[in-house]
Amino acid sequence: MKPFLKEFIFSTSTCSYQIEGGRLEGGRTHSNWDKFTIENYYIPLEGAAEREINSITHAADYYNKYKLDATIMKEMGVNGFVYNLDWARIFPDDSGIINEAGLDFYENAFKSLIENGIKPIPILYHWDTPLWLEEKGGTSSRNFLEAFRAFSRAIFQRLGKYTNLWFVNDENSSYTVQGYLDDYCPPGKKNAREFWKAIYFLAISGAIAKDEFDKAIKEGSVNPGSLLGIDHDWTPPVPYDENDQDDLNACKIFNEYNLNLFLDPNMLGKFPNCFWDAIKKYKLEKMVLPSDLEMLENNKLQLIGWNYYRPSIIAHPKRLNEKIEWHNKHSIFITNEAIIVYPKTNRYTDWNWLILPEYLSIGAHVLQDKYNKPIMILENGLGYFDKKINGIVEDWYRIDFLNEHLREVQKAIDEGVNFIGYSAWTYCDIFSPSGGYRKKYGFVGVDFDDPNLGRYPKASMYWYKNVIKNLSTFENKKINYNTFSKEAKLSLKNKKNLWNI
Ligand code: BGP
Repeated sequence: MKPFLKEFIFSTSTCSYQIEGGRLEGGRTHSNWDKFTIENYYIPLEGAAEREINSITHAADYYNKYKLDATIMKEMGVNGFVYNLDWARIFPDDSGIINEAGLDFYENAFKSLIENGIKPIPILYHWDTPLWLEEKGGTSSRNFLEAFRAFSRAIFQRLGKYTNLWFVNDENSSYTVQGYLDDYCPPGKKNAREFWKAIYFLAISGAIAKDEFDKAIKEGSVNPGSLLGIDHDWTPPVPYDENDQDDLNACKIFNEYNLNLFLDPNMLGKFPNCFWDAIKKYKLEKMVLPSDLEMLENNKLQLIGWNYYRPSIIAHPKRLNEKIEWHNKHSIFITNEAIIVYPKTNRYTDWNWLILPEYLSIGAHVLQDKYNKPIMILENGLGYFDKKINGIVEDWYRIDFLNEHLREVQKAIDEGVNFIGYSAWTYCDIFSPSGGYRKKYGFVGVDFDDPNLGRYPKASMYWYKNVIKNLSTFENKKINYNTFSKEAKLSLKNKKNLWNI
């Protein structure tokens, strides 16, 4: 395989409510995630791969450590940082008055990144609705549109000159399924009608952001040639039995809901059939305005951010009546015509996430053939119970996982897929919606027991640094994990002050 091109973006991604902290600082007010974590606080037994719902008041304190973090990212050699902006920090109430201190924070954070040779790659919205807006209906209300227009405009006007790569939102799919069907995340509803309304208003808000984006380019706030994309977590369907027509049909149905429903509106400018079927079923015709559909048609987005952790093994519901010993129970999905199953024969993480790297390159061809737009992996990572040994986490399992997936990116590029970048989840250990602070994803460790929230390098940080420097993965050569552990130990010893420990 050919090495990556020099201009390929090697980045890390994260998200404000999971890393930033400072939730009571700088004039911000509560969001739905503050409320959710306070009301559902739960710490499982030590070592249990279960859901930990912990405080995000401080998280990893990026709010106060963004300068240090920018220097650590520089040491990693990354040239991008995908970061979602905290809406409630910028619009703390319903007055429409901007909290300038909120914009100041992001402007300073972006400047720090740029000073360290790192391109800020902002995501406008990542599930964290300001509480004042949630109380006005949030994403399942038309109120969301006007508020989102004001939010987009404020961001583009103040921060547009610091980058040329933007995304509107993160995973409308996970957010709506987990927030409106599954009661797993905020706003904690189990209401199919609200679910379809949220899908609709999120899609229209993507078009509104593009409308504001184009205006900001015209008025000179956003750099000319900048691109605005959407970030989706399509999990390519793998048929449980590739010779069974029912399972194959279930995969098609899965794609109608998990791919077409969340990308067609903002990439093709129109909703797929399953959306209109639902509008009829839930009598939501009055919600749809011709002016909305015109906005959607005229404001398509320009690139796809793809969060690839895993594909989904899909079966026809008939499998539930068969005597099959599954690794884990099947997952809920939007329609009961397809089920996500967990065969024992596959590899899984401690939190039962399927590991199947090859579907990254297989899926990339599907996205390119269907939408023909540039693609950037915006999230890919391994949540794990990292353990510190002699002060260092030797996370060879994370190196292997990421290397297997980066290899698929390289393979897809060799086969002609227009990948412009890869952003690993995540820079440092942060709050995880499904694992709290016990489910670690970071290249850089954070001591959450240390009030100072000190950072320390893991072996994988030096692996990623090596990959970026050489623009290649370890496709043919055996990875020498010790090299990276030694580098991490040395770095920790030499940079005690830098690492704030
Ligand atoms: C994605 C979210 C991220 C991140 C990631 C890992 O769906 O966009 O915010 O949380 O999943 O998920 P988790 O931390 O629950 O393992």
